[in-house]
Amino acid sequence: MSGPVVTYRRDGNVGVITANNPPVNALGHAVREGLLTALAQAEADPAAEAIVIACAGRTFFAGADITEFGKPPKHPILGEVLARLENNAKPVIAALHGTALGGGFEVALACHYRVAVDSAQVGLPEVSLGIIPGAGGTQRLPRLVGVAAALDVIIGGNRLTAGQAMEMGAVDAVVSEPLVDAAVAFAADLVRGGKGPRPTRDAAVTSGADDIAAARQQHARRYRGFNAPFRAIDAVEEALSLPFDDGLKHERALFEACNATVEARALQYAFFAQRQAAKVKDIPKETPARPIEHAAVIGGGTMGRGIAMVFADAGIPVSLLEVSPDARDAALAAIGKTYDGMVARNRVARDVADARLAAIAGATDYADLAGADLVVEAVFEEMAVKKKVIATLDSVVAADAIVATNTSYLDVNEIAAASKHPERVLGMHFFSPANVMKLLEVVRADRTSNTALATVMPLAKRLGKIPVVSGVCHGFIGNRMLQVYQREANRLLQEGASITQIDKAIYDFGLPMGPFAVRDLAGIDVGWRMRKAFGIGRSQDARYSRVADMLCEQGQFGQKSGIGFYLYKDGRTATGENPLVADLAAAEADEVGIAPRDIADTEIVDRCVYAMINEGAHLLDEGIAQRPSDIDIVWLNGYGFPAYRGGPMFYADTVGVPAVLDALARFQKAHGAVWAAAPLLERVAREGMTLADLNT
Ligand code: T1G
Repeated sequence: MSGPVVTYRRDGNVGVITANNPPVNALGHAVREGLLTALAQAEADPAAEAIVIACAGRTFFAGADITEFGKPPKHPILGEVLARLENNAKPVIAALHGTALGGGFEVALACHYRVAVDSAQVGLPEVSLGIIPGAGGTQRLPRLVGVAAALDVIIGGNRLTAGQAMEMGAVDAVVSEPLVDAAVAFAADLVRGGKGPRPTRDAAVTSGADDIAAARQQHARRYRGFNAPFRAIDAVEEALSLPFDDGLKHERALFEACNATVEARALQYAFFAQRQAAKVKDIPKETPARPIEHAAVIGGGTMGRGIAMVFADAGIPVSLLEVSPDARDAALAAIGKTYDGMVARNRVARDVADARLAAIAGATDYADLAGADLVVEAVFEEMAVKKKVIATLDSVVAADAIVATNTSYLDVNEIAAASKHPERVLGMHFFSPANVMKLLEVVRADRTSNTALATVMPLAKRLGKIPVVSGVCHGFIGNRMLQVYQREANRLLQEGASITQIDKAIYDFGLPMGPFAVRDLAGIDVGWRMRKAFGIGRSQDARYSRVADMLCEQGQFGQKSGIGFYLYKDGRTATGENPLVADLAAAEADEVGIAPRDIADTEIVDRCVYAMINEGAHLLDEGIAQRPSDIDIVWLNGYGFPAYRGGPMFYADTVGVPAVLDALARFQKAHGAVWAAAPLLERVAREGMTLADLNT
């Protein structure tokens, strides 16, 4: 990077300090040093009667440099820089644009005044990294906006727009571009008006004891199993009673304790893993992407409706094709109802919802899709039906238009072969509800072109999705691992554990629901139909459990039928186990020759999670997944794996791959060849590596 990281100049009677550390002006060591040097220049400049702090590029400081975490702190630490700002004899004004987050917002809070352009946002997202604001955010923000609003930013992770921050008292003026000129003018006015420094530390904290208790209660469910959010509440609580400097010290101690936790390692790992997953190893960076101005979705069922909304929400006009005017109108009406619900819940403004709905054009004629740059088929999960759609598109859209299948597990190579242009075909496996779930598995078929991938990966980010590339196999990355996880849950049921015990053990490990409750929610019949279509049963697996199939044969599909593994009232509240399940499991145990036994919760967790880890290693060995961290991003964002554990592969490193291998050996001895360790795990252990070492 060229040029100094921080520069000083004077504009009239105002000193201007500008940082330039692309891409996001992270507050790395060089920036912190540069700020102190530039501050010394501004303080020594007699003609500078006020000081503006600004950043070049796309954003004000976006926080501490996360790549420095986990290493010994290098002085000056950020707190030293902020003290220099706050205790300055000259008024210091922060000029905010982009996303002033974490330490970036803390820099602004340590300044005496803050001005921002309308598009600027501020926030303290540290708890999403397993830490707490460590440079005064928990002490200064409550002094400016009050405890309740501060907790909402710090614990809720909510960003404030410039306007909101101004309403709350965290920003003094929303100004027009050019920002630095406006900040200099603001500073000159202060000087003209005889206004000097206004240290945030001197502001009083209005009482907030009730807010503290309310925050603890409000966030208990969302942050079940987490540490940092509750330590952040502790730090804010200290602001109510401790002198400022003591509050700062306590905050720093809590920050350092949080940063030493597995939770912090896991969340900071996931931050970079998510960005790494968007990079496809063997595709040259300069591969051109195809512009996507108009999309189309074929099939207006649940998935098709959600996918159409994804494009409309991203501002991309989309056609939604159905087989008849009635089906088309029903799909559009359902989408309209979904938007109405979002408006009613204040999730989106009415005019925005209307604009999004207007961006979805219903269609019943393939010819209406002719101008689409990308088409997603979301028709019935049946190979012949999908191949027919793909073949038809050859005579409808341009030869270089991207064609994506939303299949959950069908062979994308076979689907692509139905087109004369297989190079343009790939999978875009959305997770239901498609307009809500962030994960998008991008399935790379054997003949998928680099251009198709180079187009869809950045498009995913534009759609607000988190893309992970998968090769072609049954179930891709997520569902393939889900199958072995459910296999073990079924076997544990055969061996004497109840569905309640199994679900609770997995819930206590940190997943939002156990395997049986999840299947009731999704519909047990989904897997049942897939297994029937693929002829999966006892012929492949002597321990295959028929419990789910037998429930389905009686129409007991789960929540949607009021009975599945559990009994339900009002279609969603479980009132107890379906008594048939234990009977079927006991009968099955006899059939397969299993003697029921008491099973510890730790065995339940190890069997379900280690099966996933082993399958993930197989996926890496087979080249289906690019990296262990890609697998973790799938499970963190598609299946609710507890974020404070980093994902199944990160968790394997936490346990230690040798220990996982020992458990696999025990399970193989007791339960057979399905537990044979993946060669990759054995290689990692043999070479004294970790799975993280493979995340190149
Ligand atoms: N440190 C290091 N690198 C960072 C970074 C950071 N804080 N933020 C982003 N990057 C990299 C990122 O890895 C990517 O790299 C590139 O910048 C573009 O990011 C003291 C201790 C600012 C909203 O949590 O939320 O301050 O992949 O793809 O979508 O109390 O980045 O190109 O090589 O995400 O436009 C608090 C984290 C830190 C903000 C921009 N701050 N960053 O989003 O780009 S803790 C944060 C973001 C802290 C204080 C504590 C987003 C963004 P590469 P990107 P984007």
